[in-house]
Amino acid sequence: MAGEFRFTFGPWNIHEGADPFGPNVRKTIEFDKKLKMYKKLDFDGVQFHDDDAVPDMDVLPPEKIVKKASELRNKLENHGLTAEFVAPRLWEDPRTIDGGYTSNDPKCREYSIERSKRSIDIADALGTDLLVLWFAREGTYIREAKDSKVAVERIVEAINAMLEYNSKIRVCIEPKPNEPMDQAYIPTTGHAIALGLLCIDPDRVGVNIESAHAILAGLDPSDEMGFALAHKKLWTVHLNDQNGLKFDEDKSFGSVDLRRALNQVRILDKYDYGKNGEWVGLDVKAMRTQKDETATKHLRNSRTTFLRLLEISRALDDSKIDELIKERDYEELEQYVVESLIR
Ligand code: 3MF
Ligand code: MG
Repeated sequence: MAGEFRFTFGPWNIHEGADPFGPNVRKTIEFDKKLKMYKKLDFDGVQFHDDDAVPDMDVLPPEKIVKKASELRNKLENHGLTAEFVAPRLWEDPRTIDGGYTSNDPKCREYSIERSKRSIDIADALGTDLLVLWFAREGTYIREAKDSKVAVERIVEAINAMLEYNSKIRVCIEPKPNEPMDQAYIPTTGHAIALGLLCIDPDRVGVNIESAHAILAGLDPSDEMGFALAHKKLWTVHLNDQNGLKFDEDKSFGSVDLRRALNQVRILDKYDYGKNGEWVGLDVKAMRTQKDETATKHLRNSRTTFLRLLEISRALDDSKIDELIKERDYEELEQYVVESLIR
C-alpha cells in the first residue's frame, strides 16, 4: 500500500452553475484559461468530451478534426498535461434526442457511430487509447418506446464498430441508472461488464465507475469497484458524492459520507489502482451559490479529501482489523473505523 495517485478532471467540472430551473450564474471561463488552472489545482490529466477537444467537430472533415486534436496535444504538452480519455458527447445534438446507439431512427444511430469514430480519432491524436461511453440517452422515458433486447444488441453493434475501427482503442463504459432518462439500459457495473462480454473483443471493454451513479443505483461505490477490480475492468473512476436518491448532484468527494469515501480510497489503494496508468478522475460540480472567484474549490477540496482519507486508510492497523474479523467482532471493527474518521 504505497502507490502514488495522479488526478484528473474534465473541463465541464469548471462550469457556469446553470440548473434545470435557472440560468448561468457565473461567467464562462474559456478553455485555454481552464487549462492553465489544472496544474495550479495540482491536477496532471484532462478528461475530454470530444467537442471539448474539437468544438466544431460536427461541421469539420475527419482530417481537420485530427489536425485540431494534434494541435491541442501540443498545447497540453506545453502545460505539462496529459489527456486521459475522450468521450463522445451524444446527448446534445438533435440527432440524439431519442438516444444515440439505441435511437429508433437508423439515421440517428448511424450519426452516433460515425461521431464515436471521430472521437476515437481525437483520442488517438491526443495520445490516449481510452474512450469513455456515458450512455446518456440510451434508455427510455416510457418502457414501450424501445425494445430492451434490441437496444442492448444495438449498443453491442456500436461498440463492435468502434473496436473494429481502431485496434488499439479501449472502450470504457460509465454506467448510470437514470437521468436524463427515466430508465437507462446499462445501469450498473455488472451490466457494463456483461455487455463487454457480448462484444467482439471483451478484453478492450472496461468500466468507469462514478461514485454518485453507483449510489443512485442503490449500491456501494467501493463494492462496485471491487466487482470491476475482480474482473480487471476498473480503468478509470469518477469520484464524487451524492446525498441520497435524487438528481445527480456531483458533490465534492467525501462531502456527504466520509466512511463511504474512505472505503473507495481504501479499495483503490489496496489493489494498486494506478499501477497500470489509471488516473483518479473526479466528476464534481461547484454549488450554484459559489462565486466566480472561488468556483474551483470543489476540485481542490475533493483531491485533498482523497489524500487525507488515504492517510487515514494507511494508518489503520491491518493486523488489528484481521484479528477483529477473526473474532467476528464487527461492532468493535465498526467503531475502530468510525474513530479513525473523527480523531
Ligand atoms: C453524467 C456524467 C458525465 C460523464 C461524462 C464523461 C458530464 O452523469 O457523469 O459528465 O462523466 O460525460 O463520460
Ligand atoms: Mg461522470
